[in-house]
Amino acid sequence: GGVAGGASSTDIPDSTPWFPRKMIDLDTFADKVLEMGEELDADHPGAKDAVYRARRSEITNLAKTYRTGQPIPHVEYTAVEKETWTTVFNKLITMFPTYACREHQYVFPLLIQNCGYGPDNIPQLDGVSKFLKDCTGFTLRPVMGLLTSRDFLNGLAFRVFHSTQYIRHHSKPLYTPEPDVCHELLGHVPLFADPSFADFSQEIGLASLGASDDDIERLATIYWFTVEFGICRQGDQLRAYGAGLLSSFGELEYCLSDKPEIRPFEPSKVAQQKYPITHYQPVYFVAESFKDAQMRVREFANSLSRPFSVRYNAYTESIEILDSK
Ligand code: HBI
Ligand code: FE
Repeated sequence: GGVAGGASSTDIPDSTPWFPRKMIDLDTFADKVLEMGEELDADHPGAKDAVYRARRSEITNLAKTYRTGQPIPHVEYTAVEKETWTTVFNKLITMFPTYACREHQYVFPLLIQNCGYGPDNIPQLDGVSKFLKDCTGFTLRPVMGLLTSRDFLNGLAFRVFHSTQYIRHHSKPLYTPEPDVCHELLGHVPLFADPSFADFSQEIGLASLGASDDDIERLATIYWFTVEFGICRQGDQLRAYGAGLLSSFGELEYCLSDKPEIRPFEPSKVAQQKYPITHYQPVYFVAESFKDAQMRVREFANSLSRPFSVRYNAYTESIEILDSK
């Protein structure tokens, strides 16, 4: 096989699920958000707080109307919101030196210097996105709430991370049932500034383009056990690199204790692992390095059912189809 030109894009079987081919195609995700985007579940800490709900829709509306190429609108956070951030920030920074991977620890001071990270300020996505772009080419896009696994993973193929901009409810500062700006900024962002982690994340994204529903499920599970709940070996120690761990003071300590089960990161096994979403993970998978994890994911991706492969052209910000794999 060879490289299919633009006109040969018909090489993709008709049965292939739609996927974004150009950066601007990500605009179609703007209002395709799963249930919690506009309505809060009855057990959400902010469900009965009308002020919180109104504030949420104010912020999620910015994401709804955001389009490719626009600057990410700044949000003027309220005193109550800033207080929530302060509580989370101050709690987590006491734990990072002991539990966070070296990449997270290297980048965190740079975020303090360059992006307004600190106990008294919620950083703006716009400045953080520009910083990430300089580090690894990753950018942030504001999002209303949870996207489907397919849409969310597809974004990673373009080195785009969809980030919420609202903050959790002030009644439970150390708990959130969904992503919020604390989880994104303190958990995810530091890792996306690392070149090897960026490559690893994009690899999952590329594998998701046009993948079958079953394969999306497998890739979402791999995403869960790496980008969200991954731990890695560094020297003779285990450290956390998953954002769900780095943004949860309870699970961050637990995951590196002797309580959970630890297994090696083998994508074909990881992809079949069931996981709880409402309490701590009983099993974690250890990556030997982001490079090693990326190569394993690439090999796994080649075993999936998609009859073509893809690559990202960073000059044109578009996906090229390779007609054989
Ligand atoms: N959507 N906005 C957003 N943020 C996430 O972290 C996220 C998502 N949708 C699905 C998802 N994460 C994962 O659970 C995997 O399904 C990819
Ligand atoms: Fe997350």
